[in-house]
Amino acid sequence: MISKVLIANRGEIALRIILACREMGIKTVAVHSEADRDALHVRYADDDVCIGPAASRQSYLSISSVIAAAEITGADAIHPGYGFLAENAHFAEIVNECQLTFIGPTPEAIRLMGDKSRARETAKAAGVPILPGSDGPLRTIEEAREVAAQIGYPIILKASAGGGGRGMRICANEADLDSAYQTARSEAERAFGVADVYCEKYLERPRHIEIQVFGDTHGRVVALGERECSIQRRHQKLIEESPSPALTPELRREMCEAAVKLCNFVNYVNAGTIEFLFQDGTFYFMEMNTRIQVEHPVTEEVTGIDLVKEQIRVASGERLSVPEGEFRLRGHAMEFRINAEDPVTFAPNPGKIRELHLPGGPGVRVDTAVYRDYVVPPHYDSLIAKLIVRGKDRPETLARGRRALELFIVEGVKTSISLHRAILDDERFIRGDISTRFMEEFEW
Ligand code: MV4
Repeated sequence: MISKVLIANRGEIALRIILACREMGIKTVAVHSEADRDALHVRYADDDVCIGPAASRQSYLSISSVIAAAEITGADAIHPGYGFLAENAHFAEIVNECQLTFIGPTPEAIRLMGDKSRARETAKAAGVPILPGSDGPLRTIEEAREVAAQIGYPIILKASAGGGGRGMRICANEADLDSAYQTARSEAERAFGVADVYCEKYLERPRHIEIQVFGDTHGRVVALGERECSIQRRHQKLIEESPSPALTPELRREMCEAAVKLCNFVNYVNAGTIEFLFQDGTFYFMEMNTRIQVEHPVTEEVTGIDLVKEQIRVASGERLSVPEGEFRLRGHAMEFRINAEDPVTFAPNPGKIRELHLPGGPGVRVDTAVYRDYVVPPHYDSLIAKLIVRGKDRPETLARGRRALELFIVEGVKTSISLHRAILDDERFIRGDISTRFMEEFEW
């Protein structure tokens, strides 16, 4: 059994993991950079170690520093959270080699799914629907031309090593293919050190719907319903909800079955997310994320399962605590990401939080690690809080979201609160008539 967990992360997710450990009677170790000395995760952990300067590369991304901190403090497990080292297969390997427990999937699963082109081939082999496209990475521009002609334009080129939209190019016709192929490759090479790109039929107005999955070391896999994540800007999600307004119970069952099929095919263990594109009643595998996600609370609120505790249990070799049989989702949940940024330009706006009031009341949860007089450092992600609301149905959830956002006060830094209030007044959003294009078309 795990008795002391080092959290290789910061911010709200570090705190979230500490809370889970507390409830389980597990000791915690915080690691932090020089810029995070006053961070809440440091204060609430049983032990803390400064692992380097503000720059992530020299602190939260420094594998040797994190491992050294675990050894010094006698931690027996490491939770990577999301971002930073969470999907670094090499890190997971080293953690395991050091006789520590990595609270997450195997290095093999991380490596496999980190290669988006191989992930796509694996989904295909598992019998999970994928979009028409190339078999593996494109080897030449001639092959790109052939595949594109066969599947028809528009097409999208994606970096195999990609994520976050980098190394991605949409191509409307054959005349644009040459330059799209070259720029996608050089962008991928620059960003990830691997130039490989693959090709897919491009969907014009898809929804992004993802399935939360969980596997244990006894061979059991469950799908815990979906999260609709179509409200994004520049590949940053803004609002997530469950259930998706677009899914029927039958489609949900089919997507959950597909997700479980893929997990079984690769013997997946711990928390994961299978991302699908959904358009015109059909879903297609897009990628798999091998981590706990920012938006995991949405699933927690509709399933009643504590996903972080479940991660720790599964990493200890215990069976999934989720009961056998068909999964029941109750009510509706929605998450609003609150960033310290200009709500119009989306430029980060770090600085001192001079006033702070967090909403509460029925159906309201706030996951955050900020406090009044806290200084949001400029070195990291601008997420400062997640407001999660739930209700018996979508209308009640929207009403609670509106009410909670009205009572949510942050002064000193600009935040996305006002943007969320505006989205909640949008007729199309209220109807659930959304796609990944929603924010492009949103005016306020
Ligand atoms: C797509 C697509 C349309 N068709 N693939 C964006 C991030 C990367 N993970 C994949 N992305 C997309 N892939 C095909 N075949 C549209 C997007 C996309 C998108 C997807 C989900 C949420 C927001 C998005 C915004 C722009 C593009």
